Amino acid sequence: AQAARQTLIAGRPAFHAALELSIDENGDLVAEVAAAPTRTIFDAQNTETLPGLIVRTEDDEPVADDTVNEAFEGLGATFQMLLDAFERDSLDGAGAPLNATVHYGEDYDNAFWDGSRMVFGDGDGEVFVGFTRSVSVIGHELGHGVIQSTAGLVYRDQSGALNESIADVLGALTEQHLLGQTADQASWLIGEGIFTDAVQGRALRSMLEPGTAYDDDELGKDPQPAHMRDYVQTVEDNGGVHINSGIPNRAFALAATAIGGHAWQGAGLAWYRALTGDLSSTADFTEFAEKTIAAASGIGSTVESAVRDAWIAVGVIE
Ligand code: ASN
Ligand code: ZN
Repeated sequence: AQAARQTLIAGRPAFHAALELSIDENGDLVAEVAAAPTRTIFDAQNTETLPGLIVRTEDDEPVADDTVNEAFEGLGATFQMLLDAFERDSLDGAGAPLNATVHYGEDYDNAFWDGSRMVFGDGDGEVFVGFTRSVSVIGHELGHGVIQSTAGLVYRDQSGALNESIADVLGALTEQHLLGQTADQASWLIGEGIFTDAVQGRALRSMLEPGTAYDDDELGKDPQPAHMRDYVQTVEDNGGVHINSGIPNRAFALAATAIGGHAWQGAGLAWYRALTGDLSSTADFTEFAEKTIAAASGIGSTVESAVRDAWIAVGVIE
């Protein structure tokens, strides 16, 4: 049946839907209307003016610039993960178009979500190659869009670190879903392949082993804690949102690997339901832990105990 599956894109100007035809186990033809992405990639041409010129839209063929195509494919991978794993139609759950700008700024060493679109720098070529190379980075940035339209976690202190961590979870799930990986097969790295060879490091962050992603002469050592006892009190980075996210990141990776199988079906579903339930915008780690455990109990007792054990292992609950 899978081999017989065909997807017909019925395109309309501002709305894309796909008619999916498949053969079920009885040999009957099944027709379903599935959501489909509406992607637009813009080129800032190394300026900081947004959004830039349109260089590829949903119905276009790949273009000569690989950065554009990587962004386009990464947006598609994120869209498909959200739809397949959580039946979520785009970032807002209502088919919002997906927009991204590439070649932002000169030697720009970051990628970010600006509240309505993804923006990618090219990297300076010394520390970073382009930011479109990593699907987990693309899923992370779009993840900020999902969080913004759901719990709206305030971007400072623990709620900010949860915002960062859930963006990493969505980034990792996007990559695992694209590659068809189980939790055991996954790298649990965010931003693999975006450092140049000159950097002594594997990625920006490791969800399973926070604090071990890089140890470089120039960059220093990965500062992420893996346990509440090492929580970093700082006024920088909105209270260390990219640092303390290591703690809930490790809880997720521990739960997912303990459960096994595809992470989006067990731990991922619990995290998603907690995010889209009655989570406060100022939730701390403890509130989020309790809500993921409650969500997990609706999935099954194995998932529930794995999620509880994971939060205990990182010192968030007792
Ligand atoms: N890449 C970073 C992030 O998405 C950008 C930032 O710190 N605003 O968190
Ligand atoms: Zn982020």
